[in-house]
Amino acid sequence: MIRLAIQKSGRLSEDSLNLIRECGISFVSSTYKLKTEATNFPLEILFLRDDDIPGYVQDGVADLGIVGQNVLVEAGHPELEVEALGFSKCRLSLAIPRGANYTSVADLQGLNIATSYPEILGRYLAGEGVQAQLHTISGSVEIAPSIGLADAICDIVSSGSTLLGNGLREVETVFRSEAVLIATQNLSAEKQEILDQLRFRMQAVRRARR
Ligand code: PRT
Ligand code: ZN
Repeated sequence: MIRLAIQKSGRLSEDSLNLIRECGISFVSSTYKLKTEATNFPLEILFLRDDDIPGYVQDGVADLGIVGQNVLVEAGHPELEVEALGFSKCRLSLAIPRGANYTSVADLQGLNIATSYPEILGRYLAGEGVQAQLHTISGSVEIAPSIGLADAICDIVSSGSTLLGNGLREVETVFRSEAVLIATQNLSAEKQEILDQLRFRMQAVRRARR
């Protein structure tokens, strides 16, 4: 039996469950249950907050997980990725108030930037030779400039309508992300074999969808 952690409720949940079902794996899930066992495959599914998934897999509490690369890399465990899954595509971008002048990333020098991704952003800015003050906040990042908390933000964008609605303009893409399957290192031979079967099925599902 292998243990897979997926997001309990959020943007990854439905696509994660659909992928498992399309792999031909049957299970019963209810809103109140935090774990369930598949009836026709040696799989147990845990339902967790997405932010907790990299840590659980790193510690081996869960063998596998499905999480956004943004959360995985921010948590400092990119090495756990085994398979890109092609859904929940988004980007982590820098944005500034619509009216502000901007010609290049150097214009961010010395600014206050609000973000939930200080690790990824810090590395990006260091690579660009830009020094800025990062303010880590866990949500509603887009509101920060209009309330005077920051000069710029760095947050997840998909359609761009949240930026637009908050008077912000996207100026740089820092990181591109999609959902990925992650696995703990040093799986037992039995679990490795189950993982191989699961990946084989996931790849077949993706080929069939194209
Ligand atoms: O409760 P839990 O901690 O599990 O969930 P969460 O609220 O932290 O995460 P959730 O469900 O919002 O997102 C899960 C994952 O989906 C993220 O880590 C990304 O990998 C991916 N994803 C894809 C997104 C988006 N698209 C997205 N648009 N995550 C967040 N957003 C938010 C973004 O933060 C911004 O506020 O949507 C807004 C922007 O959307 P647009 O379409 O207006 O640009
Ligand atoms: Zn989260």
